[in-house]
Amino acid sequence: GNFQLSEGGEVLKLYSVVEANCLDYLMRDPLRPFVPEYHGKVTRGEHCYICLEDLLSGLRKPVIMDCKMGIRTYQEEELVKARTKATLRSDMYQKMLKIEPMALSAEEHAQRGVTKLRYLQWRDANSSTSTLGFRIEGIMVRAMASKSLQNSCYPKWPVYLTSFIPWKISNKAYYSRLLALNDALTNSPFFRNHEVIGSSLLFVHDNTSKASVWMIDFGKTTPVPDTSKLQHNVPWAEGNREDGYLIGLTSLINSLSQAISV
Ligand code: 4IP
Ligand code: MN
Repeated sequence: GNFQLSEGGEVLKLYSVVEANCLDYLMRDPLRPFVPEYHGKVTRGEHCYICLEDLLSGLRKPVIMDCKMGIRTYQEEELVKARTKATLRSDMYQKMLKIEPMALSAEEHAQRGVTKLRYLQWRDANSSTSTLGFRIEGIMVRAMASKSLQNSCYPKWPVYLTSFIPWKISNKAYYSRLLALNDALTNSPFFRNHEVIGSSLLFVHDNTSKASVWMIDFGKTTPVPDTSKLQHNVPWAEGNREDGYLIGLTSLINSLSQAISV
């Protein structure tokens, strides 16, 4: 896949210049404590990698939840691509066909393909992304048995969220971590001038009640022009680059506080 473990116990992720630029910046930003430690670019054989702290090291039987943040998960350039050179994706058509054939138009059936934009918009609309500003992409209970929550499971997200967090203690740890993250985001130059798309919050706890939340995946997080500042909590309109990241964070904080009634 896209990941490897290095000799030193770090995680190697296939190199992306967009993500590397973000991580460079984040290591000098108030968000640093919420991001895996970045050790730079390394080469192994023919491939380049981003070298990151292993967020699971030292944890006993970790339980992981990946929440993809924001009110949309595609970049604005996806709109342009769909308008200008609309490449049809048969893989994405097949996924939609399997899950919700009724959503496909007669034309899409005839073409046996949809644009990436169409697919990603369908995903966002059929998940809590468009309404709550985040969606649970996956929960992993044992290191091996990965349970993908994609597809039909989205309406059940509150059940997943509460069943993911079995112990009051980790719940409180999560809650205060998210509040601290919210503070750091408010003071972050990185956050003010980056459109954060497709990035996740990774929730990790183990059977010793250690619990933390990390910001990961910056492959589609890009700077906005100097003249603009993003608010992250207002609706998106094409051209404003708003991602709704804080809408999602607020939803998560509210859901957690209900679950533990703090
Ligand atoms: C995936 O859809 C995700 O949206 C990926 O985004 C996206 O990768 C894939 O596009 C798309 O097929 P499913 O999760 O429904 O399978 P992310 O990496 O943020 O999870 P990119 O990053 O390329 O947009 P393709 O074009 O890589 O298939
Ligand atoms: Mn991801």
